[in-house]
Amino acid sequence: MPSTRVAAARGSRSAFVALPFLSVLSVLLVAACGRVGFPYEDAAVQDSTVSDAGDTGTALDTSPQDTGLDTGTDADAGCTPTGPEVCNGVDDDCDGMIDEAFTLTSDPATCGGLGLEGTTTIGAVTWDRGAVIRRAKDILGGPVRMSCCAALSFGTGEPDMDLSLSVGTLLGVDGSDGLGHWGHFPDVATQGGNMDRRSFEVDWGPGMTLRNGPGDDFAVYEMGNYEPSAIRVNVGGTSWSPPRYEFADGFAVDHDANVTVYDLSDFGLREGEWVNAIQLENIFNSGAASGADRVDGMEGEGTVLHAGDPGYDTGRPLLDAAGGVEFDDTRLDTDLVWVVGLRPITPPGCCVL
Ligand SMILES: [Ca+2]
Ligand SMILES: [Ca+2]
Ligand SMILES: [Ca+2]
Ligand SMILES: [Ca+2]
Repeated sequence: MPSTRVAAARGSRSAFVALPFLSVLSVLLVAACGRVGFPYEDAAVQDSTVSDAGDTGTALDTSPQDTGLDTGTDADAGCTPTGPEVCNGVDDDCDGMIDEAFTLTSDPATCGGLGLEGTTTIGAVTWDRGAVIRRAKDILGGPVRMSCCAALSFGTGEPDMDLSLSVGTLLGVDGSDGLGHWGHFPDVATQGGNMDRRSFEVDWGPGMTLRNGPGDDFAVYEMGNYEPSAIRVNVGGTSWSPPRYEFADGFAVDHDANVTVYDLSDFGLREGEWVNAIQLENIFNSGAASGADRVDGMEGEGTVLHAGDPGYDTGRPLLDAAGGVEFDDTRLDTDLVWVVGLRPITPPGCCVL
């Protein structure tokens, strides 16, 4: 197969790298105010055009009235409600309390989350092994081929990795060989790819969630030549996002694996909202009888549009890289080996910043 590896890995984007700093910040916040926000300044009814009586400066009220006194020059400018309270270190509902009703901790295990197990770096992306997915299942199309998919580059000599959590093994490939395995989409010649939608669903087990934090939130590893998948996330345990395709962000030569990192904000979540499952679906090229999958982004990545979807007619070609080409028939058999969170995995009521 032709190789279009992305050789230049961008720098480590793991949220775990920032954990020590965020943990210290969190402790300071709790210590300073118990996550109770400073009173918003206000002595009169909110308005949006002039300073209220008691405002000593020129700033306008921009937030709901509260019971605190206006004593400064910023008159409520500190808080504008953005929605229900979520775990994000911010007073989203402007009630003067930050992340109220959440269990606050720096350790996910203390509130029922998956424990931290130590970090691994592959392809310049670092994540905690406690944040690797725990389950995978076929949800569309036939089962993964059992005769293939041994990921030799994740085998003995990798004591840190729990190879039973590789995607193929979780899908049912026999793991008794002690190797990691990938979950395999069909190629055109052998399995009817480009005609049949195939999809895997992965998660971290019952009740476990991945929160949208600052920057990238999860990573997907795919073996060898970069081959595509469309990603959906289950938002709040209630609705699936539209599918999204992104270019690979790096290539780990030592593991023969591409890495693509995803920011849940790109799926429409605000920071603090969470997902509890991810679906990975195959891509059709222009040889497909029903027409090629397209994207809404000018560069060739973005929200995936299937033939007949709203906006399909103005969609752009889905490319293998910026300035690249369409995935040809030999590059539709995607080899998914790891899906990992880049921050702690917790129940939705747990707040680990
Ligand atoms: Ca609040
Ligand atoms: Ca909050
Ligand atoms: Ca994010
Ligand atoms: Ca591949």
